[in-house]
Amino acid sequence: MANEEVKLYGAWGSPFSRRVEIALKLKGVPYQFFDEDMANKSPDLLKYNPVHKKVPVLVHRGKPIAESLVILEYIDETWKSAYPLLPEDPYDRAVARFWSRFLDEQCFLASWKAARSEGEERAKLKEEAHGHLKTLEEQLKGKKFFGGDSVGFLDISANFVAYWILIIQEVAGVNLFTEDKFPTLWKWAEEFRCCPIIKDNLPKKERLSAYLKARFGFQNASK
Ligand SMILES: N[C@@H](CCC(=O)N[C@@H](CS)C(=O)NCC(=O)O)C(=O)O
Repeated sequence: MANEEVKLYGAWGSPFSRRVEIALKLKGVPYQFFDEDMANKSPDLLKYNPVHKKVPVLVHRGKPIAESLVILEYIDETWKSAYPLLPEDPYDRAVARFWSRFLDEQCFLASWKAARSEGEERAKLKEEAHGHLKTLEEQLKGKKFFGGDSVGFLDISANFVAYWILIIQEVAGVNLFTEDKFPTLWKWAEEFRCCPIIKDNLPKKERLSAYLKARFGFQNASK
């Protein structure tokens, strides 16, 4: 087919953008990466994602797809044979989608807001984030990965929990995800970060810390 070209408009430090990179790499799909500057977005990004103006955007055969979870499904359906991301069974697929939304709408949001708030508000949001992490911990029990024996759609969707949250809590000075509170999730995070393609697709810790401090003004002041 003409113009099989795959382009990814992303950002090196974005967990959402890294989800897509991991999926493309697991599938063995070659792609061109455009590293967007969030403070000065390219005309192409604004053209391809006029609604949200956010990364990632995948452009395949000249057509754009936005929203990382939507992109992951597109990748899985388009490059079917190599490394399936979602389970085959319709019920299991629905369950994976349910939890991926939980991750973004509950877990990510509460953790990020807790990191960016202070005082009583932070304490409240921290409790909320802990509750969501506990729910994930329960969901994982008895499994190596959310996807079973190997990394799948839900593990990739949870990349924020496996890596970003650890750096964010350090720069923000708040304990969100700790081994003593969430031992099962902690072990999963370690396993996830060690997987061959994953470990090469996580931003360097020092660079990410410096970026988060500069962009969001984290002070590492509170508890
Ligand atoms: N729900 C979106 C979230 C994407 C997102 O928040 N991207 C951030 C980078 S981590 C972004 O592009 N931010 C640009 C901005 O806030 O102006 C997804 O899953 O793709």
